[in-house]
Amino acid sequence: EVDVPEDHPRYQSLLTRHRIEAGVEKGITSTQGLIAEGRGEAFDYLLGEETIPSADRAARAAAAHFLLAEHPVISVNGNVAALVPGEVVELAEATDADIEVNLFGRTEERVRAIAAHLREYGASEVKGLTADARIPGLSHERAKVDRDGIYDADVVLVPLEDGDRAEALGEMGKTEVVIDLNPLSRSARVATVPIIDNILRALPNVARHARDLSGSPRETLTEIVEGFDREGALDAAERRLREGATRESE
Ligand code: PTJ
Repeated sequence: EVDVPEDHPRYQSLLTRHRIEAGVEKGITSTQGLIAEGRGEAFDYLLGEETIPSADRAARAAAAHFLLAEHPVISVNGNVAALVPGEVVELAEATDADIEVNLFGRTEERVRAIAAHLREYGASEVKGLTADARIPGLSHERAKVDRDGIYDADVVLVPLEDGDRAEALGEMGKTEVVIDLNPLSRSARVATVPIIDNILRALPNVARHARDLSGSPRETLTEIVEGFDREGALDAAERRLREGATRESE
């Protein structure tokens, strides 16, 4: 898809940037998304660009939540669609979840473009176009959701989410799984399960855990969910970032 030499030390990050750029060109990613990508890269650099053990435990807890859920929904924005469209479809299939486009900077055009993009990657149904319900407490455009999608969901995966919306969804009583590289971000702080990891690694990892856990008795899944330590996961990620900063300055 792009001419980046695989032995380049920053291969993964260059590939990611290219996907985001292509997303902007295709009309699925916002220009704000470029800024979000830069911020994410800085955190990933300090994390060591790897899934830390606490993030893997979070991914497993997220998978258990999805398998226990009555109506799980994966929320997709312009960055998620550009970076991991195939993985979104895979996770939806592994957990019988809905996919809904939900944008911070909503335009009907971009919602449609993202839905079409996801269908190219095999999604059978993509929600977010009906927009016949509202998340209470948010301004008009940002509050729009589908009544039979996010509005009705008991468990939502909101990757790279803005803090206000993460908070408002939490107030609706939903179980929120957040994927965000910044453990200090408000969305990570309010999440039931914060996965502090790059979405490129986190999403396939949640899907892998879901496949691994599928068929497990509900008691096993409940034990995983209840045994997850969200404060511990946030602290571990923050420690890792601080160590990364120290490492780099030595
Ligand atoms: O497509 P839209 O209109 O819905 O807009 C999407 C963005 C992401 C632009 C919008 O939600 C936004 O502005 O988000 P923020 O406030 O920039 O927050 C994005 C968060 O995602 C930041 O905390 C970043 O560190 C984090 N992030 C960026 N890239 C990644 C990431 N986390 C995980 N994996 C990444 N690849």
